[in-house]
Amino acid sequence: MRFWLPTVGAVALLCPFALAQRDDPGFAAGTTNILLAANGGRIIAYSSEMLDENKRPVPQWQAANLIDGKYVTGTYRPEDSHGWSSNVPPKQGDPAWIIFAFRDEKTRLITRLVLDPTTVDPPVIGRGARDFELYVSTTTKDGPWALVKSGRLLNKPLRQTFDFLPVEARYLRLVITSNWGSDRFVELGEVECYEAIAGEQVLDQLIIRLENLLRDLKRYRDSVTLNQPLFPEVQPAPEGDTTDTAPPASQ
Ligand SMILES: [Ca+2]
Repeated sequence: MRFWLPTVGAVALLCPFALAQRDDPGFAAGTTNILLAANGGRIIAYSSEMLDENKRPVPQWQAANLIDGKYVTGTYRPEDSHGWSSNVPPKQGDPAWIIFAFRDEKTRLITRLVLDPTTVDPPVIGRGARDFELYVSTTTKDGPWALVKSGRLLNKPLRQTFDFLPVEARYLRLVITSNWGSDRFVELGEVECYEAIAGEQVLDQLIIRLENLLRDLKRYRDSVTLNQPLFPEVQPAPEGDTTDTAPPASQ
C-alpha cells in the first residue's frame, strides 16, 4: 500500500484560504509576471497565427509576441512585435486559443490574468480580442481543463486586469471567443499572469495544517509497519480488564 503524500494541491483544498473571498487580505497577487518569456513562460500551442501569402508565419504577428514583454504604447510600436494575430476570425464553436506554460512546466498557484489588447492596429477596425475564457490544467497540456475566469475586454488600448480565486495551474488555455467585428483576424498584444502570494496569517494556518497532516501520516505509517491501530492511545481496554486505563491525553 502506498502512502498518500500531501501535495500542495491537496493542502490548498484543505486549507481555509482556498475558500477565501477575493478581498481576503490573506492573499495578494505577486508582482512578477510568470508568463513572461524572460521569466520562463512558454507558448505550448495555439489555434493559428498570421501567415503571409506563402503560408509562412509573419514574425511581427507571431504568437510568441504575447509573452515577449514588448508593448505597443502610445506612438511606440516595437518594430519586430506588433502583437499576436490569428489567421482567421474566431467563430462560435471555433474560437481562437493559446496554451501557455510556466517555467519548467511547473504548477503554480495563480490569481491574476492581465490582458493587453493593444496592437499596432487601431481598435476601430475591430480585430481586438473581446470575449475570453481562461482555463487551467494541473496535469497535461491537453487538459482536462477547468474554467476559472471568463470576461470581456474593453476595446481600448489599456492593460486590463482580471482577478480570480487562487487556483493551481500547470497549463493555461486562453480562449478568445469573439473580436470587435472584424471578419479577418483576432488580435492581442500581451498576456500576463501572476501568482497568489499568501500573507503571514495564512502561512501560519498552512503550517498548522501541514503539521497535522504529518502527524496523521506518521500514525498511518506506524499502523502499517507496526501493525498497530491508527489511534492506539484511545483503544478500548481489552475485554475482562477492569483496570482503570484512561488513555493518555493526546498531544
Ligand atoms: Ca507583446
